[in-house]
Amino acid sequence: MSLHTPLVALESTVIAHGLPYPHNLALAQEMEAIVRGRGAEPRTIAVIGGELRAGLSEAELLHLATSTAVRKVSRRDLPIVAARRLDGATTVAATMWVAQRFGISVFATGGIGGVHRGAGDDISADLQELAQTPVIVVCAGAKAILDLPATLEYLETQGVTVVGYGTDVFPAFYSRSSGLAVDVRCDTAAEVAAIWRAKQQLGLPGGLLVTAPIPVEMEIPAVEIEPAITQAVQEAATRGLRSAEVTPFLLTRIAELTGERSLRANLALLRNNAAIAAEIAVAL
Ligand code: PSU
Ligand code: MN
Repeated sequence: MSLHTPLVALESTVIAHGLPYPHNLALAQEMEAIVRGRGAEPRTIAVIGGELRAGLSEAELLHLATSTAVRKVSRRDLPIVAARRLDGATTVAATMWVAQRFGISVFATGGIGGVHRGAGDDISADLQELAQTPVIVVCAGAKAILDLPATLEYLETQGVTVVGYGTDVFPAFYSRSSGLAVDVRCDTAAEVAAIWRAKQQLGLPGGLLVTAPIPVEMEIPAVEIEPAITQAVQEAATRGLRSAEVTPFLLTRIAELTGERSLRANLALLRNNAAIAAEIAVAL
């Protein structure tokens, strides 16, 4: 690997808490292979025995994919797992922060966290991280478990530029469109790279959110997903879930309620995002 090999960070919460075994392990390996196939080097990010890591062995990936002792680690959890030498799977927020420490500026994930539906007091640390940490995050938008208009308003307030990759509208994870406009459309990796360079030259802090819609043949119309979302959100409220428990619960319930098709859609958009992130890393 030369000094200038383009690097792409990958997160690990999706492996440990977002997808069932063995699909999670296969997907983690596939995303790494897709990045390599596009001329970049993957760096899956996690915390192992309290150590921040960018790049994992096969055994470490297997551990994240199978162990129930892996903590979900967002920004606020980093000092805890470091001090106590624990294993942790990093969310978008924590992955961005670790990526930046390792000098990696492009990161592929599935969906970001956001403003949850309802009272509005549950706002993912992912959004603040995008405002603070200089990493390009490639995702398929955010799941409609969230309040998507409120999530975009929050990003605007925080000064985060939202790019639509080959689209004018913010994608809603399983669906290609939320009906909400993005700030700018880019059709090539070079266009994304130009916006990133302009941001750096202007001295603006924080990241860039690049949203790519799920491949059209894998899309699940919003009307088909919405009943499962409504049910899962109600169940989370009934159980009185708080804080970091909410998102994993909603993801698991929606996967259970919608079955094989949503799993396949989830895997397809993750692969797509890995390919786009690699192209952006190469363009930079
Ligand atoms: N949304 C998904 N899949 C995921 C996540 C979100 O569709 O795996 C994970 C990501 O790691 C994201 C985290 O950063 O959940 C957000 O958790 P919270 O809402 O607790 O910040
Ligand atoms: Mn939360």
